[in-house]
Amino acid sequence: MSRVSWSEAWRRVRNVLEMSDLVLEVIDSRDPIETRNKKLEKLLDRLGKPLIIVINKADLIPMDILKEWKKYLEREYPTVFISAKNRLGTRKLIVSIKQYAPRLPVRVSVVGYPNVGKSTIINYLKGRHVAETSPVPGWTIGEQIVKAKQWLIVIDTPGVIPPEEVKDEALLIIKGAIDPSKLEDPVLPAVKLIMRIKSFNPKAFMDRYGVDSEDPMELLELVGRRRGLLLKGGKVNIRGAAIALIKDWILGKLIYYYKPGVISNA
Ligand SMILES: Nc1nc2c(ncn2[C@@H]2O[C@H](COP(=O)(O)OP(=O)(O)OP(=O)(O)O)[C@@H](O)[C@H]2O)c(=O)[nH]1
Ligand SMILES: [Mg+2]
Repeated sequence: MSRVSWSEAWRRVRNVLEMSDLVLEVIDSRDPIETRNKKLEKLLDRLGKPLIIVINKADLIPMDILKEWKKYLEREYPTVFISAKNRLGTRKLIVSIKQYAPRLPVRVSVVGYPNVGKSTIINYLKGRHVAETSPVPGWTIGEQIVKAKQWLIVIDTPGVIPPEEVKDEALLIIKGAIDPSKLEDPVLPAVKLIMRIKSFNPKAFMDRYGVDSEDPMELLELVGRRRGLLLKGGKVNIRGAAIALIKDWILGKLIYYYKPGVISNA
């Protein structure tokens, strides 16, 4: 679904990083490992730019798990967890920006995969709606520079797109690279996503839909029926069910989490 090539997108991210004094890397609390971008972190280290990791969507997972992630990630970078949507922990974010800013006024860029909440964070920092947000991954297209406070300039960026090596459709969805309504075949990606969600949270589907099955295709069928997604003749619209399920992940309505150390990332 990318509108620009990976190398072009990466070049643009690099340009933004170069003109920043401090960088916020936003990740999704539900899957910190897969929404973290080590390539980006390595580049920042090389450029000598300070980085704060912002675990966003903290409203979706338990506090004790958030605290474990903070402790774990802080071995490498200062880390805060926030819910930009519910405005929780956001004051801590401002304190951290001031603490790690090499100078004031400071230029802070907000980077990360699509849909992690970068634009929502910018809006919070500004105190009003200046950056468009959307549950459609890849919403922000160009960079946007916003004077959030007298001492704070923030740069909103389009999400970084995953490298071509990432082929697993479940991981592509989690990294915000897939807009399900544009997929020719959303069923296989939905099946892969179901398997990943189930592996971490066996209750996710019962909690969300009130139905469950060990067989992902059967689960899609049950979800479709539950949602009234039927074709003429009463058969379930499996494609529609697959899109709905992927959208629910994107909207934060399907939830899983895991503790640090459970999976690794090269
Ligand atoms: N539950 C929850 N949802 C959030 C939070 N912050 C943002 N969202 C939602 O996540 C979706 C994406 O938010 P955006 O701010 O548009 O994300 P983005 O990173 O700018 O996305 P792109 O512009 O596509 O790269 C929206 O539906 C937001 O409402 C949060 O703290 N909690
Ligand atoms: Mg955005």
